[in-house]
Amino acid sequence: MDVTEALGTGTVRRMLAEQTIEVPSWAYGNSGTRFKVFSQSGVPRDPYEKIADAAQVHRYTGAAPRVSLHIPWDRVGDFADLRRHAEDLGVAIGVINSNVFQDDDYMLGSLCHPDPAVRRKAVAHHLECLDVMRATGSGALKIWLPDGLNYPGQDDLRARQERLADALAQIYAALDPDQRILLEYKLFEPAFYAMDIPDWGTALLHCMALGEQADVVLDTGHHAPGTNIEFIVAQLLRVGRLGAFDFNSRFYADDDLMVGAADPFQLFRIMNEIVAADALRPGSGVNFMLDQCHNIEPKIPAQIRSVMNVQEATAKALLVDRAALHDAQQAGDVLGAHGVLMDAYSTDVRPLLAQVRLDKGLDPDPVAAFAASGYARRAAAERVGGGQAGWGA
Ligand code: PSV
Ligand code: MN
Repeated sequence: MDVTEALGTGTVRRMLAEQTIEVPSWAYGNSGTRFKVFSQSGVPRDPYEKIADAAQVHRYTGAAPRVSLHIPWDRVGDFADLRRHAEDLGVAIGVINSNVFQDDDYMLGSLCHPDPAVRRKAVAHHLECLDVMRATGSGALKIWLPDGLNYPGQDDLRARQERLADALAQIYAALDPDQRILLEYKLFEPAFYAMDIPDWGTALLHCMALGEQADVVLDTGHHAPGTNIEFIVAQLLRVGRLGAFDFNSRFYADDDLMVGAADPFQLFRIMNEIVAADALRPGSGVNFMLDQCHNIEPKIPAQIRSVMNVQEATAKALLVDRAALHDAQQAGDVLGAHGVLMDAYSTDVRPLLAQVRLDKGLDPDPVAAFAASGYARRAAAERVGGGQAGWGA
C-alpha cells in the first residue's frame, strides 16, 4: 500500500498512536555474558534511576508508558513511593517479575525442588511479589522459573510437574480478582537436559489448570532455531491465553539483543497474527513487553530503537490488505496471497510513524532527539558507581 494512502487512513494512524510497549527496568544497568560484564558510564545506581531512564524512552517515543520491575533487583523500602516517582516522570509500574534464580537454595530448582522447604520459600517469594503489585498498582505477576535438569535421572520428571502444579495453585489462590499470572516458558538454560516449563504447551496446560487469571508469556528468544513463532502466537490467541510478549532476539537466545534487529521479517509475521486476530487494541489483554539487557550498545537508545522496531513491524502488519489477502487465499492464489503480505512488509513505514509522532507533538526521530537532549552526558557526569543489571552473568 502507498504510505500516503495510509497516512490518510485514520484507523491505522490511531492504532499506531495507541500502541504501547512496556520496557524492563533491567535494560539500563550493566550486563554482559558469562565471560564479561562491561561497564558503561552513567548507568543507574538504584531502581529510582532505572525508572528515570525508562521514562526517557517514553518521553521520546510516546509509546513506552510502563516499566516492568524485577524483584529483588528492584526492591526498595517504600514501593508506594517508587510508584509516585514513576508517575511523576510520566510512566507507570508494569509487570512484576519474580526471581528464583539467584539464591543458593535454588540450585536444584524452586517451585519444582524436591525439598518441600525450598518450594515453600519460592512460593513465599511470589506472595511477596503480589504485595509489591498491590503497592505499585501493577496488575500482573510474571513467573519464569530456572527449574530443570542437567542429567537424565537427576530427578523425577513427572513428580516435578506435580510439585509445579501444586505450587502454582498456591500462588494463584493468593491472587486478588484484578491480578493475573503470566507464565513464561523457555526451551533451555540454565538447565540443558530438561527445563520444567520448556514450551508453550506446558505453560498453557498449567495456565488452564489454574484458571482464567493465568496466561502464557511468549519470549521470542526462548525457542529452538527455526521455530514458527507466529504459529504459537496464532494458537495462543485462538484460546485467549496469550498474555504477553517478552521481545528480544533469537541471535542471543535470550534477553539481550534488540528485537527486530536480527529478523525484522519474523517480527512482522508475529505482528501480522496479532493484527489479524484484533489483538493489538488496548484492552485485548496482550502486553507487548521488551525483555532485553544491552551489553555493548548504549542502553536508552537501544530501548528506543527496540520500541521503534516493534512499531515498524506493527505498521507494516496494519498495512496488509486483509480483503485482498482473504480473496487470494479463498481463490487458492498462492503467490497472490504471499504477494499481499510481502507488499505490506516491503513498504517503508518510517514516514507514517514520523507523522504519528508529530501528531503527538514529538520529534519524528526519537533517537536523534534523545541524543540531542544531553541526558546521557549529564547522567555520566552525575552518576558514579552505577551497578549491574542484576546478575553476575
Ligand atoms: C529468562 O531467561 C528471562 O527471559 C525471564 O523473563 C527473566 O525474568 C529474564 O529473562 C531476566 O532477564
Ligand atoms: Mn523473558
